[in-house]
Amino acid sequence: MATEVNPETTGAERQVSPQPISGADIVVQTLVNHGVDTVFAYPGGTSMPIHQALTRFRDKIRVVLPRHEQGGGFAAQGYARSTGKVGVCCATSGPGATNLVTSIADAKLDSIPIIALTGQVGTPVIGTDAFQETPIVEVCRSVTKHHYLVTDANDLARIVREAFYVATTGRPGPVLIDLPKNVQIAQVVPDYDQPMDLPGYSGQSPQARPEEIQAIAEAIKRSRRPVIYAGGGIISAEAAEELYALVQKTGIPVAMTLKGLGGFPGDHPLSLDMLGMHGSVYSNYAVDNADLLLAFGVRFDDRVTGKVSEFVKHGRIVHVDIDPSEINKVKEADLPVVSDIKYALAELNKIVEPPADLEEWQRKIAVWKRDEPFDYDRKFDGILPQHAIEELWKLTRDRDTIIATGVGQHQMWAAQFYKQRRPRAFLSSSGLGTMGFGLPAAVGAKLAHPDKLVIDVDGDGSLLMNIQEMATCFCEKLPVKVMLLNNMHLGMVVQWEDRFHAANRAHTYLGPIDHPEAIGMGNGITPQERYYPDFITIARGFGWDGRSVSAKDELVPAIEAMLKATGPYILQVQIPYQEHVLPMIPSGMTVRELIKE
Ligand SMILES: Cc1ncc(C[n+]2csc(CCOP(=O)(O)OP(=O)(O)O)c2C)c(N)n1
Ligand SMILES: [Mg+2]
Repeated sequence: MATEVNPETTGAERQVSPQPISGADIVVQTLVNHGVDTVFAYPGGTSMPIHQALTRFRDKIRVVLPRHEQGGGFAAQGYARSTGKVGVCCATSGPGATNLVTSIADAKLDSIPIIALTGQVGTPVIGTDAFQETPIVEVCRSVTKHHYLVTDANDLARIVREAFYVATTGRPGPVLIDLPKNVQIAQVVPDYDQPMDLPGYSGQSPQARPEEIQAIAEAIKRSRRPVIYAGGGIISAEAAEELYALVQKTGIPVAMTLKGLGGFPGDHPLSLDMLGMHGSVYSNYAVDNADLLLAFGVRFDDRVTGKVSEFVKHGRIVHVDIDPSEINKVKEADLPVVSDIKYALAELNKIVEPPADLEEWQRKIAVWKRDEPFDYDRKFDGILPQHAIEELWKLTRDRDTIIATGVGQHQMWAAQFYKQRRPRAFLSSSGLGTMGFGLPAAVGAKLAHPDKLVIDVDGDGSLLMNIQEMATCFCEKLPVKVMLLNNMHLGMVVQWEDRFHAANRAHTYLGPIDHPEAIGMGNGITPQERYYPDFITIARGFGWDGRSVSAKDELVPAIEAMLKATGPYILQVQIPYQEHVLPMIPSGMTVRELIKE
């Protein structure tokens, strides 16, 4: 007799066994029941039972072996960010688990639904400093949305089910499940339909009340200089269509956060592109002059607001967010609304009317956009990073392309010059700003989207932090591309040294210390001098193909060659390090301190 199942709570096709099976098999079966098709997992002593169980589900789950657990965590994020589904990663106890911590913290700050499974030492020895024991739940307590240390195999099916529910409902986020080895080995009869037990957590998406929708519509109708400030919430909530419809109906311009890029088409005339510290001049002017800020799925990050008291000083603020703890956290809203943004926008679109006269405002913005676009020295004799990204965009904009990035200047230029048209196509560690994110995130995205072009636009410092994932790309047959903007420096820190520390170089040069550049006394590195390390040779060692380019007229053919390559491919673009990301509003300052050159 098969155990009764409730198809509503499980969804996928399922196997039910009245026989006892191992805890590890229950975990994997529950993953299958939730439609998991990929797990990024690096094995070790305490997670071996999970890996053994995974081999019994080869036809349902592909296991990808990253070359570092942090890479596995970021690959799970690349999978989750590009699909909206839960990304699953797995590591052994102790060092395996602590190697996952950064990717979990990263997922927490960017609200990405991942489930991290960790092996743990057996329950009888927990707390004894057993071999490879770390209290990973304690370590991760404040960087997860929820976490479990499972002590009874009978709880496994319920806990894994709860983990999916918690990770994906409300504001998404990472859930950690720590699995002692004896719990994985224990034989129990699975019950996949145990009711969830989540006291204090409903998971129901809050919905704006009709009078709140009405109040937003009235604020829009009355406004003369409205701006939409759209964040990652638009993407998490799959609300890009509703946002687009609102703009079509009202003509209100849209500024986006780094995480919100692609939530509204970047090449639309009403796109103000990114706002904030390295946002466009026009988005920051627009927000500063706004009489109404429509903050949708955002959290008023300091990289957006600068000096909070001056941000939208003269405008009213409507703040719609699914998470009540974001409301009035940083900036008080005149009209705070706790709601799923997709629902709120859909309701708003039913009744919204355009403001009486937006023409003057739109004209003003069009002039700002025309007069002060993102720009660079187009006459420069060599390749500037902005130029490289602009050409990449031109050559790939009509293809289904996913861009991942590292963290630093190259990330900001990618945000500025690659005009995203679609949600879930720009993968960037935003809140935590984690170097090393790009390549493994591209791995996860390529796995989820084998037919799409997946390109990691990376920096030399960032790429080196997870370069071992080149092996994952090669061995797992994932033809990811890397466009490496190599300036042989930690460019973003160099920029701050230049601006705020009299250009005193403090460990930001990435070559040998006997080079004058190490103490800031050089004139840059010419392509004739050896760029260090030799990324092309390293890539070849991993089975990749690649080339380097430094001459301006070779840039476009070199990008074309990268796009044509069938396997994993790195294009190293040798760029000067002296370039600064502009515009820039220095930390904690206002649009009045905006640096343009
Ligand atoms: C893990 C981590 N360590 C340190 C930093 C601080 N940091 C921010 S940007 C940056 C430089 C990044 O260098 P690179 O990847 O070469 O990019 P570039 O700025 O040169 O384009 C550093 C060190 C960080 N964000 N993440
Ligand atoms: Mg660099």
